[in-house]
Amino acid sequence: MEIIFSGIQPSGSLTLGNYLGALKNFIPFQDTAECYYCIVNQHAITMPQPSNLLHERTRNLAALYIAAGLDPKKATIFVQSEVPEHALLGWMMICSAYVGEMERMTQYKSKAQKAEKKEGFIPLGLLTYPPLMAADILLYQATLVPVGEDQTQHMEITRDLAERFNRKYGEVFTLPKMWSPEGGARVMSLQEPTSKMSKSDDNEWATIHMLDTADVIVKKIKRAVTDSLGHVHYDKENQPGVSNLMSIHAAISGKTFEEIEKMYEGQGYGVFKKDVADLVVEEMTPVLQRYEELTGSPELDEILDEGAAKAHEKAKVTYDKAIHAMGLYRK
Ligand code: AQP
Repeated sequence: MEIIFSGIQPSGSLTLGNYLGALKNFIPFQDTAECYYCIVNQHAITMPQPSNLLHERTRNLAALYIAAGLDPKKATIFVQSEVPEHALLGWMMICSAYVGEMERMTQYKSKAQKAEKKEGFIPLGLLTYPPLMAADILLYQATLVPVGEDQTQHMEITRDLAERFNRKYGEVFTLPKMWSPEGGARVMSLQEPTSKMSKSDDNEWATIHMLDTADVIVKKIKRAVTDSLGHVHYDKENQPGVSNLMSIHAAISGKTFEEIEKMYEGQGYGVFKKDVADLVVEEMTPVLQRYEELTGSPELDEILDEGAAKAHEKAKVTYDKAIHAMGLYRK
């Protein structure tokens, strides 16, 4: 049986990118695999977070996991900081990693640049993000990790770190494979369609949030940057805006790009954008309804308490093996 691990940071309000690239794809695995879905709040603090917001977003993200269709009876849902083995193995992974390979990570380079501009400094946690991510995955001996395409480099480094550890200290970790969806692997900004849609983007028009109202979603898609060519055609280089909207359409409708091109032949962008907006609204409305029922409920805490206990049980087994292999124990 496959073992699945994945997580999302409570670093802002979840985007359509997080949903199509990750969360939506978590759901089917819970029927066939052993699944661990984590709210990675220790990753979120690699960038400064207001503490009240971080606390609130952690709970909200858990509610969103469940509202989107994760079933706590089938999957283990938990908060990263409530399972101490993540930080403990994370440190061991940091000590197995090299500064040079961390500095080569494109996410580090782009986030470091943003942090320096915004905060005037680069948090060290940004550099050590990948070894912590490796620890998250390796603790559960995950075989498959459903993530968006932007995580490719981090998945490669996870495998490298696991291999390096196994070679040096003996076979402890399973080497995980990455799994990405075809259509929603990378949802781009609506205003700058050559950059990834991100929850920390300051431009509100660039990002569709999962909790946006129908009205707002329609307005944002109407304003999405396209081009002057006027035909719905998939060409990421020359029509990045239209291609992005086509990817969103395809990820929700299940249609191929050729089918979408045919549907809008000779129609310009108005009808196409309206249909994309309708699809997104239709997909998000039931999620939003379930989310509102769940957020203040005590049921959420019970689910997360149980999830943390189950995750801890599994994580401890791997952690014990790892410290014994490394000699990091006394008795
Ligand atoms: N635009 C995207 N398209 C497809 N997948 C995406 N993911 C994120 N953005 C897109 C996927 O969502 C999962 C969780 O991401 P994360 O929260 O751990 O961090 P991130 O990739 O850094 O996401 P953001 O939205 O860009 O967050 P901030 O702004 O805080 O850095 C991952 O599987 C990711 O691939």
